[in-house]
Amino acid sequence: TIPIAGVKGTTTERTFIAVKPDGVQRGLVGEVISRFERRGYKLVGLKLLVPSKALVEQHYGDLKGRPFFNGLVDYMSNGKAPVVGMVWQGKDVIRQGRKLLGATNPLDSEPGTLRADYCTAVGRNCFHGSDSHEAATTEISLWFGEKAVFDWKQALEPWIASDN
Ligand code: IDP
Ligand code: MG
Repeated sequence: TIPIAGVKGTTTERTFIAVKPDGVQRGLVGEVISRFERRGYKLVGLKLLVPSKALVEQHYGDLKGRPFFNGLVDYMSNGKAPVVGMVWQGKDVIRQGRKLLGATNPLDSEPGTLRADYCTAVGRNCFHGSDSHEAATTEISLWFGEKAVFDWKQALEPWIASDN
């Protein structure tokens, strides 16, 4: 069996993508799924949940101490809307996923990216994506766990993922 975030640089690479509560409120779940699907990526994990404060604090552990940290944790976990978590698999999906989302601050995001197309505030940037293979490993373990990720054979894979 492969590692939980797949093997970096191969077609089994995996990333954790989430639609945050503002994105769910704004009806952007389908849009995110659509953009990753049409790129040719494979959905191998999907769940809707209100994360606990503890989960969000762990997820954003590297931001602890920042002035916006408490507000960020509250907005993610207060239950006014759920989070939709996804695991996507495919070649270079971690870096490409970040590109599909766009820069953290939507005012710096390139047009055509999700954040530029739908957001104007860094505190309401609607989406999350793992920023490295190490982060993907931590985040998929935290939000899903080994048993909640379901690999399946994508019939189109030879048409999408071949280099020759
Ligand atoms: P990322 O989501 O693009 O990886 P990070 O720097 O890891 O960006 O920050 C995580 C999240 O924290 C951002 O997506 C955003 O929701 C929030 N955040 C980051 N910087 C700020 C800020 O200056 N004000 C408010 N929220 C922020
Ligand atoms: Mg980050």
